[in-house]
Amino acid sequence: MEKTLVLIKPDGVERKLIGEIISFYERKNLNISALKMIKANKKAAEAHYVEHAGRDYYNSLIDYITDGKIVAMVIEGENAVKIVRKINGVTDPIEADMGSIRGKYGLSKERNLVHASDSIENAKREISIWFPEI
Ligand code: FUP
Repeated sequence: MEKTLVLIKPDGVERKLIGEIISFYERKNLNISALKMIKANKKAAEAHYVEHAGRDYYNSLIDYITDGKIVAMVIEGENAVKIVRKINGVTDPIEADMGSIRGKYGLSKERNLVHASDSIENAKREISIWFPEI
């Protein structure tokens, strides 16, 4: 079964939206096959966002993701990568569909509650960062 990596970012945890966010995935009949709450270290955050290195928002992105607790999940199901991206909505909550997590609850491009892998290849890479034990 296809796997993807989801992070509930610090704003989602602080705003007490963990249960609400997980429900979006479960109600679509996706399986949560691994889950943990952690405080991300800088090394993991930098590995995760390696494609964004050098962007003007990069340092603040790393500071933000390492600032509070996050929830990391492996989600499984048919077409899990694409479906979870759709459930999350596009990066900017202003543009995101109102039925998506970001459209419904997101506040800004940086504080947009969730991350999900954008390809099967990146899902494998990101799962190995956050779940090296799997
Ligand atoms: P997404 O795949 O929708 O999570 O978005 P991107 O990969 O484009 O961006 C990853 C993260 O970088 C965003 F969630 C937040 C941060 N970002 C900004 O802070 N500002 C931007 O203009 C673009 C991205």
